[in-house]
Amino acid sequence: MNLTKAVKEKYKKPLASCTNEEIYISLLEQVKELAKEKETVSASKTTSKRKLYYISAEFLIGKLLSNNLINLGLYDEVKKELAAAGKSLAEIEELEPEPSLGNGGLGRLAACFVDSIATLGLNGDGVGLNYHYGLFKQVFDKKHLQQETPNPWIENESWLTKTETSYQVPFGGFTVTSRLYDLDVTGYDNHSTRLRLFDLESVDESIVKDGIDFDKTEIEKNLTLFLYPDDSDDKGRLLRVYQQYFMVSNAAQLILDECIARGSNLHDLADYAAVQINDTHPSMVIPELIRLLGQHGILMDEAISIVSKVCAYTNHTILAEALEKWPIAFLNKAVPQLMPIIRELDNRIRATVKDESTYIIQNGLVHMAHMDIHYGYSVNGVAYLHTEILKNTELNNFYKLYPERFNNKTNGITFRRWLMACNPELSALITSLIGEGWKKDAMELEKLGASISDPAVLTKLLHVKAEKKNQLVSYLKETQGLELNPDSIFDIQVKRLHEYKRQQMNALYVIHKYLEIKAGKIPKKPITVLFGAKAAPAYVIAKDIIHLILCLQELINNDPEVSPHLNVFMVENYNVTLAEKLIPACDISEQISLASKEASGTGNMKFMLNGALTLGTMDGANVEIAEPVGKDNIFTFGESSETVIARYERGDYKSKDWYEKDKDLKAAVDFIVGKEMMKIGQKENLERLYAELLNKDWFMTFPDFEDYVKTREEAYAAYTNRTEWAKKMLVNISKAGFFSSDRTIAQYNEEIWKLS
Ligand code: CJB
Repeated sequence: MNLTKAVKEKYKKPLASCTNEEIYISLLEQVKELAKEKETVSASKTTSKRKLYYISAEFLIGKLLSNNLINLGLYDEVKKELAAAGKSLAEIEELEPEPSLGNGGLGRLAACFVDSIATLGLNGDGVGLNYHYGLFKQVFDKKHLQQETPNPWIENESWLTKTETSYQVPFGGFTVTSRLYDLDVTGYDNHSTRLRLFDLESVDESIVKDGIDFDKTEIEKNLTLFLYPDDSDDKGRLLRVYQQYFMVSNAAQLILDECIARGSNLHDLADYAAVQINDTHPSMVIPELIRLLGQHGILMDEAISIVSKVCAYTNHTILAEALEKWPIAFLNKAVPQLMPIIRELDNRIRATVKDESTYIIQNGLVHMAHMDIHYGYSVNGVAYLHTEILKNTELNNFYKLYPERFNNKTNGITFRRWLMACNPELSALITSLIGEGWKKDAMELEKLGASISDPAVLTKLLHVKAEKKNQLVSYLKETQGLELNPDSIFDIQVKRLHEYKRQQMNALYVIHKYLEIKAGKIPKKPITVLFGAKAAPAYVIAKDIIHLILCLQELINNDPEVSPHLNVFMVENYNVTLAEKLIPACDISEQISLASKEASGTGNMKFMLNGALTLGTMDGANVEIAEPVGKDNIFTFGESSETVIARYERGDYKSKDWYEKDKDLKAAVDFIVGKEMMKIGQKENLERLYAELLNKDWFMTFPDFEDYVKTREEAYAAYTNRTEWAKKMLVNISKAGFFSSDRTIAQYNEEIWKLS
């Protein structure tokens, strides 16, 4: 790429005289052009007849400029060219709005997967929706409460390319028109693929008023405005059904069109297409494909058999409330054409399967996951423990029917974004020690083990961490006005806000530490506790937990007795961009979900790769981190998943008993409604959270509290021995190779998709 020449042609002036905006736009054009070229090359090289369609309601892709430059091998060159003209690539990157097309781990996983599909040169695309305002932008108000505002990200010049493709999508009583936008995804080195995002032609941004409120019944205007609009009422839930059908009807029409164009007669569709159903949001693709095949003259028996060879389902959670069940009445209203097909699918199961708990329609509800399992050819969990729990407990009835369908695919992350792009300093150190090979074969990170006793390497590693902490301090000061102490332990919990992830337990620890410092027990090393999380707009307790943390931030950081030793911050609007700054700067990674509840987690992998040590429960992929790093290089605590599952089964958990038994815990819980907090916070929110913990504590923070405090203290003590700590960091980095999404995707391909 020759940027100097490009801007000369476009703006008729030298690079040095261009504004950052002008350079950004020029870079965007150049990179889009190059990605297109690569895609043409990839397409001509791809030999696989079978093509994967990864359908997902979320693709949390993050900013694309630097990632694309890295994947195209142009990052250093462009950076130098800009620097020679007195320009900073980092400043230019700041101008790029982050596409807000996802919520959390599931969406980020889909984005990592598309990157790996491109990198491995597989014949596959991601298919989803083009939400104009994304999830929402989080703002903290003066009362320390979360507010939601729209998060517009689509600009005149963006990564999206409008295509000629458009479909009619029929709903009960009316039909809408879609438009396909493509977004090129560059893989590392030589391939590229596409994210195919469908939008509504008649979408109308002007109906959004007052925060993120809009008329949920105006389907013809609102379908692609927001991801997961507030679903606390029936109107919101019904809108989700409309959205999901809009997504899968477009996807199904695209799949059939493409396969026909590539030579399929549709009877052989399974030779041409594999569909991965990412959680239950795209489940209606099963009846929709059957319906469309019917329109092409294929009879029901055969259509069902074809679709069952095409569709595979990934389960991402065992939380019952996340396994979608839609009232028949909703489907009858929104998509009446699907209901007879769903009934037929259900009847066939009723005719052959005795176990009623597996039926698709039960008590007026359509169980989407049940349809996926009966009519898909593969069901996978996303970490070893999660898949075992699915097989043995949650989906045991299905496992007994179809043991051969169940398989595990432990999640992964792309090392291009989560190491090379966000931590070039650590990448350079790694390369200086073991060469470039790890960039293509992540397992080569194991070679770092040879440096474990080299004091010079350990010193350099600590220097990189210190540099990343300093960078984070400047960034948060500039962008959010936060004042962090770079010479403190950075203890970080960033992820969606959910009670099972237990940010509230972390907050209770903070209160405990505050009380200890007040009582004169000063920590050896100052501690900075960082949180980042968005709460779903209708999730009341989650928002109360944010309120608690923001009140603690106000109280603790302004207390001259405590703040030299302990600080608490909740970053505003946590997103991929912030994750890329926070993760490389982290010392201790909080992965403290209640054992059995976190399907996998992927933040845990990103932190490990960047040399943070995990403080975590034996849950999700933490289990698979603990095994290779060994017990000296991770801090685990808490009850086992077996104990937790057994307690749920007995149904005899009483949080008050634990509260009465443990005086530190009692003091911390009582503090929530004590006079200090009441001065700062909102009585209603604090009292509700207090009552929730005392009377319910559904995710069992109290039984784990004592062990959590003890283990956290052990981690802080270990931190003070810098050489030993650096060794632990190095072990974690060297064992992270397994968590590359290239490995995960290679396994999906070998065992599920079977693209050549
Ligand atoms: N997950 O982000 C979501 N959203 C859901 O609705 C259900 C699950 C998360 O998916 C990740 C990717 O598999 C997992 O790592 C994480 O544990 C899970 O909560």
